[in-house]
Amino acid sequence: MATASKKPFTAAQFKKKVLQHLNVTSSQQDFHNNPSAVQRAVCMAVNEVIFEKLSQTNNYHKEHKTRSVNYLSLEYLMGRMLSNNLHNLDLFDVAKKAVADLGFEIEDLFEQGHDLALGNGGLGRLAACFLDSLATMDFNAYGYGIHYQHGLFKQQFHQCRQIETPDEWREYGNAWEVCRPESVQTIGLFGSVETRINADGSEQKIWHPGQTIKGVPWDVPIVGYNSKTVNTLRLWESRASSFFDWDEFNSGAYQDAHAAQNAAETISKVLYPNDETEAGKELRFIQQYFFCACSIKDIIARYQSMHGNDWSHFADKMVMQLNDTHPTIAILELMRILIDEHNFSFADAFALCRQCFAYTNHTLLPEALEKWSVPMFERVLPRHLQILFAINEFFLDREVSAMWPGDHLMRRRLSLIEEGEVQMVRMAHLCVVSSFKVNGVAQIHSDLVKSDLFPEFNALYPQKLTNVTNGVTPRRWLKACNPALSALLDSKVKTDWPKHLSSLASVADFADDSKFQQQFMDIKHANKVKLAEEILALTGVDVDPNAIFDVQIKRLHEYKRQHLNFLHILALYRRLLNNPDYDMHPRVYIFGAKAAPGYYLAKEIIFAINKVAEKINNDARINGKLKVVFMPNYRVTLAEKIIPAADVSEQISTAGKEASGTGNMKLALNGAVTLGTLDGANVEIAEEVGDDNIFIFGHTVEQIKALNEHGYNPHHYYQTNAELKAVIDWLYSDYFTPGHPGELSAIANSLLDGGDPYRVMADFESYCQANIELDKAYKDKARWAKMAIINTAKMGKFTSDRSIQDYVDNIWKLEPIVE
Ligand code: 26Q
Repeated sequence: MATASKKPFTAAQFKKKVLQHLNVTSSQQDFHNNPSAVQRAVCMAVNEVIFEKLSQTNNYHKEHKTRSVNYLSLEYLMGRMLSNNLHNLDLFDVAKKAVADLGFEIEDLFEQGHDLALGNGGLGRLAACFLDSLATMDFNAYGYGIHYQHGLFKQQFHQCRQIETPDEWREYGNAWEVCRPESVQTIGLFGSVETRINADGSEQKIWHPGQTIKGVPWDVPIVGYNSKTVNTLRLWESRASSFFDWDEFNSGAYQDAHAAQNAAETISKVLYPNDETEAGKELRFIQQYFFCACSIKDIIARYQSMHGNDWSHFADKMVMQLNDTHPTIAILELMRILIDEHNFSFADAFALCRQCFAYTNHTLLPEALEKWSVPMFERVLPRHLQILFAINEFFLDREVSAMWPGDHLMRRRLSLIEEGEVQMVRMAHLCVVSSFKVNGVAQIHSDLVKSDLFPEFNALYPQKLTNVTNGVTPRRWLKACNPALSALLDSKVKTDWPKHLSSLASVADFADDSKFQQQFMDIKHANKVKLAEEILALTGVDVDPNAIFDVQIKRLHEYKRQHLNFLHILALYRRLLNNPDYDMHPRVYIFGAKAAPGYYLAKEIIFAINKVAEKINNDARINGKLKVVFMPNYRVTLAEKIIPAADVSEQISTAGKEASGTGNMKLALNGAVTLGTLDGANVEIAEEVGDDNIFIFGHTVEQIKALNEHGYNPHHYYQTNAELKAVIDWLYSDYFTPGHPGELSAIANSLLDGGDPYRVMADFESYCQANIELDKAYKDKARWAKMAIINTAKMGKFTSDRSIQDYVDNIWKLEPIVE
């Protein structure tokens, strides 16, 4: 087994390796003006270590027949890999020195790397943090997903509006993946089901797919931090099952043969942006089945390589975690294989599945719960639909009837099939019924899953619903992205804090120490200077690092309420125009967000923020007290630059709507103070840092419910709050869009005529008040420094290592590598 501690190379040896690989990526002579070639050579040198450790990890688990978790996720937001792999292998200093000898700064080489942006946002990044923790903690874990040709779109602004262009992350190849042709899988789609009667009178179903697709695995090694492990993220690429249909080709239908190939390759072509307008699309359903079927076959192959055709240990050796309902179809695929190919009875197959699947819920928003039409389901996967109906019958007739005899309303409410003009399959119900554990992602969210989303399931299966609060990896989100703060923490904390984050708690002892405060805030300032340079380069806006850097970075969605932040910015602007001496510390508002391409109002919010930013940033009357920047193309790499420089973390979702949030944890870890509602993990962050070190505002979940019960009326706030009325009226004018009155009115319309679905108007006043308190706190330098330090010190709970330990203890029951 590999060891965790010994450095595999000296700087001189590493440099020699890089020079050797430069013969491949460029030439040993011509690399001086070719940072991209040097970067690739460095990756190849690092890969020598990584692949050696990968094979040692695999050998260990084969020999010990270790139980493993299989994380099934349609999304992995990995970001760049080089810096993290170097840190995790303890090769950072070695590589830095080696490339310095070659005339390069290691940080400049990092800039050559592409983000692996195979995800939308929180759910995809959570999967990436979990893989990092699983490898760090020496657990046997596989990630399974899709090898999208194009990840999440790139965002540009043209005349303040979002333009999407394709993400080309592998245009010239990617150093961190390797194709595994020996593990190719073939899966079926469409077709029909034949019923045969066996000699003993029993029925046998045979699915005859109308089409077969090849799944080609690309493996991305996942390197643990200071650990023995390198695990595998296996991503499936779709191909036509044979290059040409030779019959068609010979008959002259060359183009048809090509069409079939194109159709097959379309499956893994592009990541769907989360977008309600895309809901119900057949291609997304096929993507889900494609990767689940390939993965389940791969999992079975791994199992059979250890246990042959003896299925009795399967549930001991394999657990599958479903990252939201997106991979639910894996349950039906395992059922199909057990029943149709391995002669399991329905009851035995279902009992086995119920021992190996667990499901994570990431949303309470009813419109975000996946449903697929029964006719479409039947066309694409006719055999799987039969199995689904069999599960539904078992569930309703045995379990629902036993608990609520004769209650037809309850049957209708809980059925896996929603009745209506078109029948729909409720994927979340299938998950809850078929899994042995269901978890929410923060305590308040899990409580609401039990009380509001699935109360009947909670009554039926009392031990099934549980909580695992999310976490983030401190390796990427502190050690690698904030080297100066990491060095300061190293000087105060002697334990390996990136692996034992709770040990940072001792730093709170220095929260009142004025020397430490100065060191801490000097680092924050230096990070702000660097970010100001980046802002200037990306947006052309000059910002003052002495201002408060107030950050809202997350996907654009109404429930996240970027428009609440926006209305408050308008209010501040108006106060400054009315009174240029208005007392406020200068503030820079920094936004980063992509809107789903079909989400009209989200795009209007981006447009409005950009328009207002243009006006405010060029208004000499306000003495530079207010600046607004919308950074284009928000992604993991940009987050790594913004987060270390943030003073304020905006976490202002409507209470009850944000399942957890994870940006809140990353920002607090880097010493930003949260301005937030009692929603998602904000609640637990407040518990950890204490009321004095966070700004909480707005209606609670209960108060929001009460508002609704009394009949919510947004016009009431418009009529009674003069400032709110004034800023909303501004949006109907042409103040920010000269000659085009009302160009920003979409936001106003949704808040007034649209009923303000996310209760922005109700929280406006309390948000303004919290901002005044925050401004006051910032003016007291010592007080703010203390708050920032305590935030960093008290984030121990939010390491993804703790989340993984919770999953391991309560759900997965894994053992780490010993020896
Ligand atoms: C659905 C249908 C069609 C196309 C796309 C989708 C789709 C894709 C992605 C639906 C949802 C997602 C992603 C959801 C997500 O990121 N949820 C977030 O998960 C985080 C990790 O648990 C939480 O912290 C956030 O609160 C939650 O919003």
